[in-house]
Amino acid sequence: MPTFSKLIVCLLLFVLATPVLNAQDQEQQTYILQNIQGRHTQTLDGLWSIIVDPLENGYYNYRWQPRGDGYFMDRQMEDPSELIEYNFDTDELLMVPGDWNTQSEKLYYYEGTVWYKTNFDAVLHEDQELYLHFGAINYEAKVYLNGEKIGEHVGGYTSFSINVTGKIKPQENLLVIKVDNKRKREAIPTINTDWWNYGGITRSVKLVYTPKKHIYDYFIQLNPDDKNEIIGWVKVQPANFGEEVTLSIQELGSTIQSKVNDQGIALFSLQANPELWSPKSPKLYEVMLSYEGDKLVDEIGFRTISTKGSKIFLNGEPVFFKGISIHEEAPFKTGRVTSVEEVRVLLGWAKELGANFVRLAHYPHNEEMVREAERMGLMVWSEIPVYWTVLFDNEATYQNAEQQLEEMIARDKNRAGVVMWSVANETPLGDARLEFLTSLVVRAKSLDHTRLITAALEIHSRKKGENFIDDPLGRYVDVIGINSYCGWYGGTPDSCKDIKWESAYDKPMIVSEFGGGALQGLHGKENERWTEEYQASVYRNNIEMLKNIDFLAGTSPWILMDFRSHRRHLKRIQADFNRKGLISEQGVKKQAFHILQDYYSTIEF
Ligand code: GCB
Repeated sequence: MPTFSKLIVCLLLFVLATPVLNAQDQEQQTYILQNIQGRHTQTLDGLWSIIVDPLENGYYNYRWQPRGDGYFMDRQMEDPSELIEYNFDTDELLMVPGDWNTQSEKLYYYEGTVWYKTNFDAVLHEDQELYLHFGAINYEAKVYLNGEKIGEHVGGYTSFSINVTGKIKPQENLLVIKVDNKRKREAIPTINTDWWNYGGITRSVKLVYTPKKHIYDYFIQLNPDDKNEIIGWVKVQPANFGEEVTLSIQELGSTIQSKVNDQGIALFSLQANPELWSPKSPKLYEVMLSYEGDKLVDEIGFRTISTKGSKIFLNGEPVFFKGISIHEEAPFKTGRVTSVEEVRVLLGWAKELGANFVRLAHYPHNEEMVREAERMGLMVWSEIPVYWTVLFDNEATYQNAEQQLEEMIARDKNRAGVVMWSVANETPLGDARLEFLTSLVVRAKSLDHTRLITAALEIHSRKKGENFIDDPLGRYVDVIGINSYCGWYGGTPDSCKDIKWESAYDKPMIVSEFGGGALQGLHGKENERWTEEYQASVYRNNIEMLKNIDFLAGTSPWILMDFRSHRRHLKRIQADFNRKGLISEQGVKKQAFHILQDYYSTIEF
């Protein structure tokens, strides 16, 4: 049992680590607003007008200077003699949310700037604040409201909000967004990835109404050291010292108050004995927060996750992670996921497989994915796109990665289903990389001590013919992820089952990727690439190998469904798809699906 002073130190650490996260970011003017789903919102989803602008003519003049009268002004001709060389209203339309690549044939490979425009009315009362919320825009967004720039955001998979109180009119507001998905060497992710660079306003856009005095962030979880205590903090604004915040969990018969301190934060500690969240019983409680006139309800689960030696413990019980990796790509139609129905199809397949765990690769997925996984009893690994060879010695690259990490944690920190944050995937060894990644690990731990930190690493050494895990990052993470493609990128499938594994660390290891490609419906012999039989044999033999690893804590093979990738050029087989899915993009299961399903059915929890 923790002493009271230890608890207070914990809570203060949480809070001290987070103001940067939650304060209005000066440079970007963006904001982290917790639990958009619990708010009164107005959707701005639907058809938006667009202008495709590869030369960024709407932003720069011919001297490459930013223009004062860019496309964000949406200028209209006032006189028939006037020259204006763009017009949103006669240009094309695109659906928001949605990527542009799968909506328009000519934008299939497009990378660059597209301007988006919509108009909206908004009725705002004097006692309200209004935020503009974006689920995600890939990759850089410049946001203009009524001709004025109100914010910028970098990073294609995290959400952000902008306070627009005082900037809107009751009618015909003009919202223009410059979206640019050009890949850059110094960006996160970097210039090359094995997934499609879907551009656009890929997740929903909403107006979010709150009372003037409101709750804007909170973190409520079970005390990792004491299952009978719920701890947390609530941030409000404006920060009025001494005002009261109430936390109430009716089902537990608990209601407590706490006073706002001089930083606008109310700390909570509540003795309770909640039913714990687990894949077998994904119990969520209705938690109500109130502050002055503001009331916000969330569904929150309570659980602990910890490690000891090579085991992972959920609520103090050892748990084996029966997982599958998933990209945020829509079944049947492909492109980015845009509806909760698509989310349910993907996660439903994971459940059918017998999974209790999903690795949401390689970037933070949309919020519905995380919330639905939690409801369905799937533990979640969530990661940032520090993928392959990013510029580890570039300070701005690090800042970008850290910002994406902070935004990922900020949005999903109240989700009991999320049990692991991952800081990287398959990064090359080196001093700059080690410093970069350990700094991210330290940052993640300072923001959240209720979850495990991991990274997907590779095998760099063989010792006496055995796979030997000795990546120096292994010292700093709680769980070691290893991607290993025996039978696909090296060796024959039947060579895999005899491979032995060793580790320099007494820590749990998840084989975060293994697998091979198959074109659904292509049949042949087990040694013929791209046949379902070959892929099935890769699975059979890798599963035999897994059985020999005594520090194995789980696996999330690559991958649930075929997904688009710019790297996959074999026309009649791949046709721009990575074919390592257990299911085709049209939803048809391949043989390997059933092999993994059989394996999982033999493992109790
Ligand atoms: C990997 C990567 C993943 C790729 C996969 C593949 O190791 O982590 O993003 O898609 O291999 O299919 O090559």
